[in-house]
Amino acid sequence: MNPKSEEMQKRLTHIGNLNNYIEDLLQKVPGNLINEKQRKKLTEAIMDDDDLNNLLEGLKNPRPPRFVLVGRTGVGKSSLVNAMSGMYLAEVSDVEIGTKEARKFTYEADGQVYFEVIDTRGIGESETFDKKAEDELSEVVREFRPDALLFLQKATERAHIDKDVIATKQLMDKTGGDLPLVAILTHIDELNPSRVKEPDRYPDEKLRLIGEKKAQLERIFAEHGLEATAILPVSSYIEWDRDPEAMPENDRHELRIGFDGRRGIEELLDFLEESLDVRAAIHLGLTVRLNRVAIRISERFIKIFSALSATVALSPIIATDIAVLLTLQSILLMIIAYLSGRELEFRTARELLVSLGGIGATGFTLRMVAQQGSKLANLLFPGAGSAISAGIASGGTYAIGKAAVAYYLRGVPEHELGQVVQDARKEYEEQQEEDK
Ligand SMILES: Nc1nc2c(ncn2[C@@H]2O[C@H](COP(=O)(O)OP(=O)(O)O)[C@@H](O)[C@H]2O)c(=O)[nH]1
Ligand SMILES: [Mg+2]
Repeated sequence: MNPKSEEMQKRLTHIGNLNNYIEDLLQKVPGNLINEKQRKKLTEAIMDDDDLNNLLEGLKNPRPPRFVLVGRTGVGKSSLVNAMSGMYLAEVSDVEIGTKEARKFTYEADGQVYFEVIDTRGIGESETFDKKAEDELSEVVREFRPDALLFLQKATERAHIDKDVIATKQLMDKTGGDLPLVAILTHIDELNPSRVKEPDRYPDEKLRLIGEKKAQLERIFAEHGLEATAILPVSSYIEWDRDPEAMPENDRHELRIGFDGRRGIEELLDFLEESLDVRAAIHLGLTVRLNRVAIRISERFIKIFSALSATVALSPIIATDIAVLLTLQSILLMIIAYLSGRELEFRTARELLVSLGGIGATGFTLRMVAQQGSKLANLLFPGAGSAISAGIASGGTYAIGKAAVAYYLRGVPEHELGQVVQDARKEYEEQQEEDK
């Protein structure tokens, strides 16, 4: 394994183990920092959170997303799937599925299944696609229980599309329900000027053409009473570091991206992650965007811990509460670091908190407590300035969570964390205002 996939493997293991890790963590918090009642409350708050449970459930039982791909040969179906995963995937054929209008297979690399698809081979392409074939295909698609139907059309072409749209409309009517239909305009890099492949350098003319093509596709859909959940223009253009054709099929997953001309793929993945069943969304995230999954889970923890911080500080805060707050924040930090593939000692987490406190996340009082450790834990803080309101406590936890996500998961350098904390505090306050 190369170092990168080793790193990924470690993170994957960490994310999969999260449940155990948290249980462990809560057991290990020193008894002089939180009492048993608080420990129990913390455990319950984490375990009873529905959204979090959903995420964790998805982590335990991820399954590859299932897509129905509609689009003619050459439209870019295989390339799109490679573009989504950032890898050169092998098409592994499945068993016969009882219709010649479609083929079912998986996209794999190194034994790992990324996607399951039914490729309709362009229903519009077939000469024999009659009523009976249509019924057969619908049946097969229904049984497949797809997460989404992806309709692909080349941005550079207008021919034959009506026939595909009509066939798709019928397929959607028969199998539809609330199946998301994503219309994808492929090959947008080939719109003029087609020599410009760098995704961040598309000139206005190219962007204008993309908009035009999008509107055009929207019109055709509307004419046929077909409604796309989204229309997304993409370029799947990738130059690999070696020539795939010159390699044995089984080794092609080792190809790395040489030139990356992908555009619109992140948006497509965002959209899919939002609309797929959580287990499929997690699988997609785990295989292609590990960081996204980690960030999503972190965001959930930030919410839980901010809310908990507020309850800690409901009454004018005393030193023991500050110790609890600090513990909460340390645990949050440790969880987010863990999701990034690292492991922090409780002490390290606290030291980190202190440095973040120094840039205004938690305020002076917390920093002092951190420095003094539990020595102060049983003392009432003197003076009015020591009473931390629920809002400040909760906002501080929120800001610390955001800073941790920025540092561990988004790669923001340490010297910029001060700004992250400030922004997070502002964001928190705005949210509070909105909630009022
Ligand atoms: N420039 C460019 N070429 C693409 C794009 N998508 C696919 N291709 C190329 O178009 C050809 C057909 O793509 P393929 O994925 O095999 O189409 P499929 O038959 O629908 O699976 C291949 O040569 C791809 O490299 C794209 O977005 N931009
Ligand atoms: Mg193909």
